[in-house]
Amino acid sequence: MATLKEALAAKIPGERQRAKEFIKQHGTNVVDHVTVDQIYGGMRGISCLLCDTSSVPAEKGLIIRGKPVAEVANLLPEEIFGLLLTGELPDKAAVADLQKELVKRSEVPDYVWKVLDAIPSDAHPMLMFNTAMLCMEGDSVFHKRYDQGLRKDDFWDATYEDCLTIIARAPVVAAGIYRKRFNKGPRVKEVSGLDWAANFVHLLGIPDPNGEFTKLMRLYMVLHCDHENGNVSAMTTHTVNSALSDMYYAYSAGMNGLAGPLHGLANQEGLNWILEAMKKFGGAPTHEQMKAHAAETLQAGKVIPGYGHGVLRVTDPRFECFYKFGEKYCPNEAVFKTVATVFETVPDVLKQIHKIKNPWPNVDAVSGSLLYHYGLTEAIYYTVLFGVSRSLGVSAQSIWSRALGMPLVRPKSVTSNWLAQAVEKQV
Ligand code: CMX
Repeated sequence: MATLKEALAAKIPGERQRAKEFIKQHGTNVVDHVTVDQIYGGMRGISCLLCDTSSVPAEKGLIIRGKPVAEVANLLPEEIFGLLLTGELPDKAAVADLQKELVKRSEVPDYVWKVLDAIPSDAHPMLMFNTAMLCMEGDSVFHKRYDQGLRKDDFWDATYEDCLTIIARAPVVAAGIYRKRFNKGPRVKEVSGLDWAANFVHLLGIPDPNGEFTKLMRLYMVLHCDHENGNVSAMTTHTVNSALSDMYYAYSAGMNGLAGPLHGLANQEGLNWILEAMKKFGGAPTHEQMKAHAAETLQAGKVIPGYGHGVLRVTDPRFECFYKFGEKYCPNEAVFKTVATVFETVPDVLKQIHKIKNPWPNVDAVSGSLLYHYGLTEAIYYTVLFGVSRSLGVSAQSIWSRALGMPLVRPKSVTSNWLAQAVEKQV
């Protein structure tokens, strides 16, 4: 049996060679161009980043190493991490070895809890999470080995070590924050023999008598793990890590981007928007009431959370996976029923507004309703769950960036005068 790290190490020389030869042969080939719209428009659609862990075609949604997400949604997050890293599903022994490794690294240093204690108790859980993850930077293997003269060929190895510790500790930190922030009592002690997501559920301390919440957590951790490199959290992690800031700096930076309402925080906003409608109409709204609620939101100049996407032009397959879960396990939950009503009405409302390129739901339109059903009702906490899951994808991406010796990210910016002159020259 090869461990995940051994399997990865075996793949790296071939991929390095392939990239080297490809650049040598095709380095000057043109694959895309840039328009003024794109420069003013968040660089939308410019193909200029490399990411092999996953891709997001506009008409299909998330594909992990060639596998549509719906095909792998029932696997363990640990298996998905292996897939992201090596392009192949790890065997049982490699998964067991990874799980053992994660347990070994999961102890969170005491000072982290002290730092959390010093943060105002009503602070946003994402601020707590990002601060806690960042403050463990002193444990970075990369940082230490770099100071001792680490060779570039070995950057990936030290990055791998940091990533595994981050993945191991993220759910422990996240659960500790949950218990503290929402006065749930002391932190729960770890028990042995649980997988990564089941352990997270255990540490949250939310009762799960029939194991359904654990099933949901595994699914949640798989669906949010990666979404190619162009999204704010992945690209930020990549950019920061490209300066050889270690993964504690890079992951925390990426998570700060995830904390924005147009990105990861949309899951918090999505549930709140639904609860607001239910409160306004005294229960699950009718289709007409939901249309009115949507129109009111738009008239107030706000976005409808959980709808639209920077890349996708169809219903997000991650939404569909969660939706199926809801239909199977909690079809009578009023909040889930309201998600269905939103799905049946809001796309038509959004289609009337021509500037909106994608009227369909993304993952954040539904996830909150399922968490709510199982007793995780604190919407303000939801982005932390997203962040724990995203540790898998940004880790796999960063390990490969270092393995391929990707340089410092440093695109060229231009002034508006330069742009005006460039356009004038073309007339
Ligand atoms: N409600 C209202 N207006 C919307 C909208 C929505 N759900 N989606 C897009 N629009 C608006 C945009 O705000 C933009 O308006 P302005 O030109 O006035 O600024 C216009 O439509 C064009 O936007 P777009 O090209 O269709 O979408 P973008 O690539 O600019 O933005 C996104 C994508 C996700 C930020 C946007 O759809 C949005 O704000 N959605 C709601 C928030 C959300 O669900 N975010 C989570 C995305 C998934 C994730 O990253 O986790």
